[in-house]
Amino acid sequence: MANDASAVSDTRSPQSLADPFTPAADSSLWRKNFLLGAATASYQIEGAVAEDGRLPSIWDTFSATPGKVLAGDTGAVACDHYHRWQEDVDMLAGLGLEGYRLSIAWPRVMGAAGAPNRKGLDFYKRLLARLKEKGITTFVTLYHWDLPQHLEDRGGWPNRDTAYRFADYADLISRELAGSVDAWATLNEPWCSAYLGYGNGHHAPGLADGRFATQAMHHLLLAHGLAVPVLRANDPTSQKGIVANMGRGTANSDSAADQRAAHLFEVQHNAWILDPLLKGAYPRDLFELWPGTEPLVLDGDMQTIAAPLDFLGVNYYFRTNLASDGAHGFTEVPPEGVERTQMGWEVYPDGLRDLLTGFKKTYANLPPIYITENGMASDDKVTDGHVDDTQRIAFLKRHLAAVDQAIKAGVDVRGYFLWSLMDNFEWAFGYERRFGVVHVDYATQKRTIKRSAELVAKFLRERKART
Ligand code: IFM
Repeated sequence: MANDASAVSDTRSPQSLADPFTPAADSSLWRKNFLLGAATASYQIEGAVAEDGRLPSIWDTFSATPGKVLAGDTGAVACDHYHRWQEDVDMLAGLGLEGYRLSIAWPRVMGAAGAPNRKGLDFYKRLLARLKEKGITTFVTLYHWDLPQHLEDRGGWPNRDTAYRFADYADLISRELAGSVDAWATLNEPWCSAYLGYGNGHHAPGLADGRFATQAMHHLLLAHGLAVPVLRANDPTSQKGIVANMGRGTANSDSAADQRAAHLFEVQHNAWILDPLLKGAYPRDLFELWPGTEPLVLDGDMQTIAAPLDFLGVNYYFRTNLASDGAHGFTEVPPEGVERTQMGWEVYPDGLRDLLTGFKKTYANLPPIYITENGMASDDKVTDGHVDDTQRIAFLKRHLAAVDQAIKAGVDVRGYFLWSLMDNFEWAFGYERRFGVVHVDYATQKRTIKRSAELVAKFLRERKART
């Protein structure tokens, strides 16, 4: 496996090796304290789903259900990271990446009655120790969608009790891993857990009921709020935050109705999460639009959810263009003739800048931001030992330029994580969609560093060499 980007032997034409990535000379990306890393998630890369006492998760059940995941793929083996973690860390370090965002598989580390699973915990202890040895800053997400199945069997996230079980898990894991994590994120993308998992059934556990989705959302946020003080008590020196997918809604025309449609879309995707976290209240127009979908909120919940944060993780991929539906809601109007990725998502870097500058205006107490995911899927192939992912290279350069613009406009963005370190299990799309900056051949588990990763590595070497 080629794990040192500087040592990759290259037989391609000088033309294809011209550097289309390096940020502009005045870019904030050149600042040495701007953290540049890569991200993954447990179910998407680990495999070993029945090893060393790991319990089943909702994704094991969902992906084993015919028709739920493209080609019947499951995370049973994935990138076999559970066994190949040492070479994967060496690969990260060989690329010079400074940060690594990973997630812990809850069903791997905690038994159904709440007892620690030593073998599962040891895996993460060894992994984090090696990352520390390599000088890599670690962002650890507690929940990236792999809920233990036994909790789903008791009602999952629509059941309030799951929030308390999450706080117990946060307590266990932060006592065990205290001192070895630089930043904890409680949840990854609660909107997706709630709406894709319980609202439309595209993700595990595959339920489709709007009321379940809103109640799940409230309990996810409550779980976050309950966990933050626990993490603070057990591991006082690390940063604590949350990671959310943020949706950019643009209006299809200047009409007031279309402008309102775009506004409502952003309320439903962004304010739904940021208002409770940063203002301690749900946005009013959310439930005005969808009356009767309000979750049950108990006294004190909103104060719990608004626990102060050290950072906000923003995941950004694309925009949604919207028009009024002629009634009270909105409808999507996909623009024509625009560049799209393998997911069909529009490439729209301005959306990232506009979201960031918008959040700064809206929230006086906006914490420092890390872009915890950004990247794109492409149908990458290995040719003569190389992967020339030209679309991704341009994508990354343009999105990093958008981040720079936001920083110059006064937004405190402190880092950026590529999604993803390597190709992996892309949920309902299985292994077909390749988001990695490293290619994975799933038949052999061979990792091949793509051209995008080589260029990021080159930039990091140049930045390091500057005095
Ligand atoms: O792969 C996912 C990740 O798990 C969560 N954010 C979006 C990515 C791409 O769909």
